[in-house]
Amino acid sequence: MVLDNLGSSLKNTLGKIKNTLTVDRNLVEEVVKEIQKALLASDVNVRLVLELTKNIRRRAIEENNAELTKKEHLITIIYEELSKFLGDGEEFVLKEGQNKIMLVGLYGQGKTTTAGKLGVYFKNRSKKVALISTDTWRPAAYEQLRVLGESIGVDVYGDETLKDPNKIYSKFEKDLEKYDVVIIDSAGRDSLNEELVEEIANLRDLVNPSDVFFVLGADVGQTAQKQAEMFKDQLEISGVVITKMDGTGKGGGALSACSTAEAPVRFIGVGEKIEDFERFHSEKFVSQLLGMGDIETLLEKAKLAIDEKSAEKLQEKMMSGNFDLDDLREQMKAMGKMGSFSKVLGMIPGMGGLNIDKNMLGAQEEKMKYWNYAMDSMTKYERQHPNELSTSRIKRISDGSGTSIENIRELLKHFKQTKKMMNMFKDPSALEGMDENSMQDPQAMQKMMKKMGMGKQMKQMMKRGR
Ligand SMILES: Nc1nc2c(ncn2[C@@H]2O[C@H](COP(=O)(O)OP(=O)(O)O)[C@@H](O)[C@H]2O)c(=O)[nH]1
Ligand SMILES: [Mg+2]
Repeated sequence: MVLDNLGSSLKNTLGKIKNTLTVDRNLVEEVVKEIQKALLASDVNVRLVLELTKNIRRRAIEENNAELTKKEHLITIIYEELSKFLGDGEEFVLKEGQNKIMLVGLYGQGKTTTAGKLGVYFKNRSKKVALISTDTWRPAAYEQLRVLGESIGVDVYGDETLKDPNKIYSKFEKDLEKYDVVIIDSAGRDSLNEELVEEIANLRDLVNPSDVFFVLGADVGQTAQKQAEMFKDQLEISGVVITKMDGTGKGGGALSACSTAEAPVRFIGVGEKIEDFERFHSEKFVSQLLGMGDIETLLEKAKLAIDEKSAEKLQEKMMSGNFDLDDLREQMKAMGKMGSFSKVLGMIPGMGGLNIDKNMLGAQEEKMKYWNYAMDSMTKYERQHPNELSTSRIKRISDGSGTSIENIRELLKHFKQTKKMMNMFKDPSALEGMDENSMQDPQAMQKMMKKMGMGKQMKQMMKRGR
């Protein structure tokens, strides 16, 4: 299968990342080199390879994703850059009203076959479809399409006696109005020439298609670039169809072409039969290529608002007995990211069953907002030593932050209570008398505790409870 080699090379590289101890510049450099080698060996255009790997290198060095380990981040970057290289990540959808899709490309690339495949594809989606042959060059081109259309039950138009594509199209223009999707199969040439492009540009002006798909085989090597450039200069290519993905071609040329054409791959042909056809999704394709069934989990994780690393740090801090207002703020932030306060509260043992007044919760959230303002107005020393906050200091903070003295006192009370709770976790014997029934949803609680930075302790507690 096309790109098998690229796939296994990339998989090797990712394996190396997974097994490495530290992600540093050297590793990034090594990984970039390997990806370059793999892409070049697959016929991907040199300039594009350099561009792609430059992005990977830059992002790997500059960017940070607190939600991911460095390894995970590097893998995600590689995945994202490869996906971007192949398109916009969006699947093809029909436009409003009638869709006219023009297929262009050199001879033998699979335009006519693709016309049939697209015909079935849209017919299966309850569209009224017509195919029209405007290929006046290839002998029996119309006959080929007609037979194909018959076998799939799709109407086909064409006229072998006419030698001008525009005349053929004009002849049937009225008939074609009644279809949802009209697929225009155009002529190719053995090699790229001005005449072909001009002919197609003329046809394009007449048809005014909603889409122009550039069709090319996965076995086209470096010349794919030139083709793409030439077509792109004269036509607006809106999508690429790569055929013969089932073959032994290296695939990289065709993949480079879509980048040059500045159009995403929309469909791929994976065999000669009409059903050997797939809508293309760059992200799914790259996941497959990289053999990462778990890439989605990784991406989800990347989006997760909870910063596990800082949660761990927070946990350490809490357990060290040095819990201060900065840590409280971190904890509040983590809770805020987990969703509304009421949801968080619902997960706390003993609280879930309570019928808590929604207004009260809203008020609590509001309060926390002011607590944050107050903490902003404190010096670092004050946040680290909240016990030393004298009345005069509290007054100064209140004035500076626009929060009431009452509010600040409440914050300090909350801080003391939280710290007390921390100490309780530190000394699990304090929890021994805890009512089992109050553990409403141990799993949910565990999850929450983990996110709040209390994972390990929770696990220990659960074990003891068993
Ligand atoms: N293996 C394979 N062969 C294909 C695929 N698409 C087209 N072909 C074959 O490629 C050849 C040329 O296809 P055709 O549609 O006539 O190309 P056109 O000249 O661009 O219209 C035919 O033998 C097709 O059967 C594909 O996805 N896989
Ligand atoms: Mg053809």
